[in-house]
Amino acid sequence: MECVVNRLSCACMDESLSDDRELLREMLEKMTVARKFEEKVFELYCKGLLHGTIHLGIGEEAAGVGTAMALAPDDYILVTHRGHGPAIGKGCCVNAMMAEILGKQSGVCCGRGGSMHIADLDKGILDANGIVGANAPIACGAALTIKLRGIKDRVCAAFFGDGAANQGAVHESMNFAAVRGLPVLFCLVNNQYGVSMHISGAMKETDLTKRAIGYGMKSFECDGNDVLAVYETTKEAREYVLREGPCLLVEHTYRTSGHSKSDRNLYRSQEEIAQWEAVNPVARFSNFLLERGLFAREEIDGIDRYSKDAIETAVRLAFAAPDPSTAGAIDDVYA
Ligand SMILES: Cc1ncc(C[n+]2csc(CCOP(=O)(O)OP(=O)(O)O)c2C)c(N)n1
Ligand SMILES: [Mg+2]
Repeated sequence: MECVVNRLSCACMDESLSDDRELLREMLEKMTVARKFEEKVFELYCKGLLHGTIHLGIGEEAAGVGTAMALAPDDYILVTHRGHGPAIGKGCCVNAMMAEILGKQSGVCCGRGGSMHIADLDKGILDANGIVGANAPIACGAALTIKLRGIKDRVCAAFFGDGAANQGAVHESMNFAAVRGLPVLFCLVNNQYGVSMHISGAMKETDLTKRAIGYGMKSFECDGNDVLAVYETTKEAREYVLREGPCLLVEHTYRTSGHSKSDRNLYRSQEEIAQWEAVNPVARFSNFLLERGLFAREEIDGIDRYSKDAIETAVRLAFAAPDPSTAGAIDDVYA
């Protein structure tokens, strides 16, 4: 199978961003934190300490973090079942996320949502949603509200996968958003699989940017394993949304982790996984920073240590936190 990243021109590491060391540091830090967060979640799951299911986006950190960081603080995002990376990118506190996944009262949703329902309204994270494709219509609702309230400088980004791209709700949403000129950024994270189904088995036309044409929308495309390419393309797409209306942004990436908690990888080869591991976004960005002399080895190692400590602290705080009380079990239940 062709590696899509090789097909795209590597916008990797635009010179203009090289001066902004704080931005580069934040990108690497958030991607590293996202990676270590998910590795820890997997470890806790394997030890039987975490209940329910989990979907890890190991290998997809640049797509989630790069896009979330390119948005404005007041912008909204809606993430999928594989939403830890974008949530961290948008600034959600990892202590509250870890506590949420462990079902604790100190969780970002008081321990009631778990991995697939991390919402943090203060950070503009309206919801994480395990129903494939369900983000898109919710994003239209949020964007309609933005428009009706006359807010000119806010967009709502809906993350969804290549599998979700075939859902009716996504097509209806793209049509509705286009017709009504809503500020929606349709953010398609193409990791090339829906569970075990490769996109070539799920759709005849695998160039997902073409989905925009039928709805009169513009599309953007980037190497989703290159955090700077993701960041810059998202900025461009966001400006377009504010100026012209909704658009589609396709980010090509790959999850080297399994689909869900258990995955024997019988649908893909070890060679394929290794090929993508070689362009994994965290190591790739670290190497870039080193090779260009932008960061010293000690600084990169420091970010790694800081991220590891941050996750250890999150776990320690979460285990020390109280469980939600049964007395409050139906608080905040609206239906
Ligand atoms: C409406 C609906 N159908 C099926 C499922 C089961 N399911 C969970 S994840 C998934 C694959 C989604 O693939 P994609 O949209 O590419 O996202 P990815 O898992 O690759 O991040 C499926 C079919 C679901 N959760 N919701
Ligand atoms: Mg997918």
